[in-house]
Amino acid sequence: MAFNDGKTKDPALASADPEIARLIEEENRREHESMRLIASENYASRAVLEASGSCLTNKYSEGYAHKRYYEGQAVIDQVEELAIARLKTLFGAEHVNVQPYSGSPANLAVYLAFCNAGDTVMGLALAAGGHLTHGHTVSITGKYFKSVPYGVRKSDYRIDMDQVRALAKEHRPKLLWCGTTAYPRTLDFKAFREIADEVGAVLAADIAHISGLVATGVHPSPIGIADVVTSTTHKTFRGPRGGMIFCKKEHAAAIDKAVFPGLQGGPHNHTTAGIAVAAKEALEPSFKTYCQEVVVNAKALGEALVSRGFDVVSGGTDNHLLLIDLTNKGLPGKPAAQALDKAGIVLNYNAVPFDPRKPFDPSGLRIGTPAVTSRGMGRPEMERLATWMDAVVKAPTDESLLARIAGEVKEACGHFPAPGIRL
Ligand code: DSN
Repeated sequence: MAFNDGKTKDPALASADPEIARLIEEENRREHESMRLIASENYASRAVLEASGSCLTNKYSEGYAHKRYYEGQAVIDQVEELAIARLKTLFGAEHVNVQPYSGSPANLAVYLAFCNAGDTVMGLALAAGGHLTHGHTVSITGKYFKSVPYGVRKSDYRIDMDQVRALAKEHRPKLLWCGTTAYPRTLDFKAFREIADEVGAVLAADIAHISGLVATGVHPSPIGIADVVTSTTHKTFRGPRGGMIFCKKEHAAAIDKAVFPGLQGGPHNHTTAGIAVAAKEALEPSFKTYCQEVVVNAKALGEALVSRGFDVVSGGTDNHLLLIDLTNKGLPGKPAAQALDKAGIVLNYNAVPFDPRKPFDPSGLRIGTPAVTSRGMGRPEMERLATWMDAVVKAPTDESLLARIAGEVKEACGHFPAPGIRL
């Protein structure tokens, strides 16, 4: 039988380890039958999954192309060079490193390349939509560096650039982060650049959530504006789970040295191949259309929720995600997310800016459209999602309602096969 074609369980896995084969089958079914609204998730294509599950996982290759510490790199060098060349074309970057294991290690490489322990760094506060690795207290980046967080304005929930400038002038950070995980609005990279220049800071943009949108011009690009740009490869970019760093030529040696040998050993070559495949897919015109649709769907879902009385933070979205404050619905985010999960609508509870509740039991929900858009869903499905969400939030303990909606969700999902998923 041919290598797993996705139509059947891989026969090798099924006979060697039926328990894991069964669990993968179950996850396939769950991903097929539910509405995937976690803003950081997507469906990698079958081609990406195949490259990621290939024999390239067997090879060690510490170093970079043509400068490795192990022999037998004839193929690996080509894979890595292909991934880099495609990403350079796609993003217009001078230098790319595709070896970070994921987004957090990519961000740590930026600290290692530009900072010493104890230096001051600035990033968007986690509570305002920033990432742990932008200096949050529980992260190594908040423990080993002096972290000065900035936030959003209370009036419109946009990043407060006046506050960024004032804090930067007061604290003179070595590193200024511009990046988000739960922020629905466009980032003004040029405004960050001006502030970084005023205080002599290195400007780092973390585009993990929006890299697909950036690659296709659906969101402005920080490449050529920020000194260094980090990203994951599996969110809107729709590749395998991995990381990548873009930088100006002048920083290439520092970044490469920070990734290897600074932080990591051998790169995950199977992942590099998956990234190369995703980059090839992203160079197709259809990927730009997909990214545009992601944003159209997020706006449509936001409007449909607003018309049902939901408090959409900042009034809407410019990108792939929405943040909902459920305070006016009298239900915290966590029980709402749990009830929605039972109804087949999978998302995550999330803090909203100025949230009086704790992060583990916050007031809000984060909703993203990258995965449902990959299935080809559009405005009618966004309307249905809003109707279902409204019903669940009104009666989160009504088990028969949740079961009925789960059935309707499953039926609807059956019309939209998910890329990479075949039962
Ligand atoms: N865990 C990612 C997210 O969900 O946004 C960020 O690292």
